[in-house]
Amino acid sequence: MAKIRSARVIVCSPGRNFVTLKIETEDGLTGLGDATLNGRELSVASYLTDHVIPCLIGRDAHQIEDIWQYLYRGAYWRRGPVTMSAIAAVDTALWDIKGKVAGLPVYQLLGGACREGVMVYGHANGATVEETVAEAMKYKAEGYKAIRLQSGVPGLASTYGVSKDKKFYEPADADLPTENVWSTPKYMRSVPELFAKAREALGWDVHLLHDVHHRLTPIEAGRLGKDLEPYRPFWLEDAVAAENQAGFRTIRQHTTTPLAVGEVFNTIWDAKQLIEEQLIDYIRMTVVHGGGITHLRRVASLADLNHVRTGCHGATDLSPVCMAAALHFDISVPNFGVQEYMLHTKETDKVFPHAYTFKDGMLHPGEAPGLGVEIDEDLAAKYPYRRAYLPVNRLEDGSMTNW
Ligand code: KDG
Ligand code: MG
Repeated sequence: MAKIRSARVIVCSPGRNFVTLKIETEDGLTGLGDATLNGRELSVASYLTDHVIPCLIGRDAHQIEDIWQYLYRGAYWRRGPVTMSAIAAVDTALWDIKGKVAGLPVYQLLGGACREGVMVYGHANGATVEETVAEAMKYKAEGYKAIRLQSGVPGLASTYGVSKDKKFYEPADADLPTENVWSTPKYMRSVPELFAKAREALGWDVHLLHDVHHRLTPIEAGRLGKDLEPYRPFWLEDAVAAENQAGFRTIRQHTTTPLAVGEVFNTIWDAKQLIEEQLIDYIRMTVVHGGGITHLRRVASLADLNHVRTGCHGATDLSPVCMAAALHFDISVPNFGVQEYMLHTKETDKVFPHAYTFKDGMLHPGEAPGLGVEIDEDLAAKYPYRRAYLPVNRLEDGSMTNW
């Protein structure tokens, strides 16, 4: 028995906002969970403080599954990103505590390592195709085996994935949403050129990825997938907003380009049809928005039965606590595919000292007991919360569309 004595939420902003749950047992052991939901951070903080923490005090921290069920089934109002990020934070912190009690890194509790390291993809981006390809060459020189390509689109002032500061992309860039303008025809013309030039410069021994960020219809996505086939992309991500899972049947009928989806999903139900009908190749859910390590393992098991591999979301709005948890999951899950990796700022790395390391295009979670990540609370207090929104997107005629 490891009785939970207290739990509290720490909100800080070392370059961007993070919400962290810290659970403490009566023996003085602590566990951390990431609860960050970009642009809606305080809602999760309140959900935890007002509704979840009071129910945790006095429970046995070892009963991870029972606590997960209690918070999910017991809430009556199930699912949704706020609820599931809060449950994920509790679940992650409890795995951290269990690892510390056992004196083992969490991946050992999940069945041990299935591979030597976790292949990650870096983010090459630029205002033009030439600039993006030059950035991709740098990632290749640093040893990356997989690189995502996002380039500015001629005729559009801005687009998703293209950053002013190449390494630290933070789309939540203003205290009210920035308005972007989108044109599908302009975009559809520019991506095949980007991939053609990238293959010319980088060759065929590196995986190339691309994120559409929910902007196409199924038939448009089928066309883009087909146009990219000659360049053998590793995946085309979030080609279509996926509330309508059956929509992916149309994409599948038209292209053999592998499809990835799911960074905004929060339970297995969001992905059930996509996985069971084998409409996708990679499931993008990660620990913080996917109900924690416990729920993500359930998703991965369903995926494994259906030839779907994992490809956890890993943008900078997922804190080092989530990254550490994802790496323990990645290294131990049989149907791992790839892990997204976007560098955090130096300030963030200092607030969250961690055991995971990068070498030869792979991350390793390290051997520290638990997750191998801590929070320097004094330093965190020096970076108070700042309101920040993700952008919104309009078509050229002013209609709202997906960002
Ligand atoms: O908060 C939103 C970001 O995490 C998202 O825009 C990043 O799409 C993304 C990705 O693939 O990293
Ligand atoms: Mg994405």
